[in-house]
Amino acid sequence: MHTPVILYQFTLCPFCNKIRAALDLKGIEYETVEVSPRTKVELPELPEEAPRKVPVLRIGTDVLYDSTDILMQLDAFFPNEPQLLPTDPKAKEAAEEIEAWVDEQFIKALPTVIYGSWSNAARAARTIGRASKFGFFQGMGVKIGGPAIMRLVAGRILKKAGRTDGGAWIQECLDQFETWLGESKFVGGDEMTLADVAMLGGITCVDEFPVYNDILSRPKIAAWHQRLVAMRNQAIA
Ligand SMILES: N[C@@H](CCC(=O)N[C@@H](CS)C(=O)NCC(=O)O)C(=O)O
Repeated sequence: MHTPVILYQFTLCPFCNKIRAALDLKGIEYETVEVSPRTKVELPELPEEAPRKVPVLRIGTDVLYDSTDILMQLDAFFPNEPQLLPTDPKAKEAAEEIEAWVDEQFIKALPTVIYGSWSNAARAARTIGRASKFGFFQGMGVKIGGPAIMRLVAGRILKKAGRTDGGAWIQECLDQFETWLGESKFVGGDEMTLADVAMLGGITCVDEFPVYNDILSRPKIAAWHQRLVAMRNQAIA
């Protein structure tokens, strides 16, 4: 019998998308529970020090939280290939650095473009409204109030990062990622690592938005993405 695996998530949360990418690539079967953003009542009991945030991953009776920590522990729970953490200490350190960069730069920059215009903010609100399982009225609330709040969030992130142009920030991130990729199959070399998983999660999260096409219009990134998607499709087949 399988150990039950449950991912507590918000559909549009990039950190949750990182975990879905990892579970899919490792071919692990799991259920998702959509968490209500305001009350988060669906979350299981968490360790005292854990923030009430998603993603939370329950594996049998173990409850893991924080997307980076979850990625770092998955190989221990599921030793099958692909390994997310390289065994070579130098390669491991490099993969962890890039994984942290994905959270700090790429994932932070994404909302500034997906919420950065009224039409995109409305599109995001529609997606959230549709994905929400909390009924029509709550969905409508997101649709009406959502875009304004999202615009505020986008502005705040840019200000905090000392930037004015979200689009330019994303392009810088993509330049950096391409430099790291070089001529390799994956960002850490010939083997996939948690750094690839994190970036794939971030990208998948925006697949309904125009920025997705911008990202995949870069041939090197598109080829890397295709490799991972093929691996994922094979793993979940
Ligand atoms: N560092 C955490 C960040 C998680 C996070 O910020 N999750 C957001 C959703 S994208 C959340 O749960 N926010 C709810 C809240 O802060 O109340 C991780 O990587 O898991």
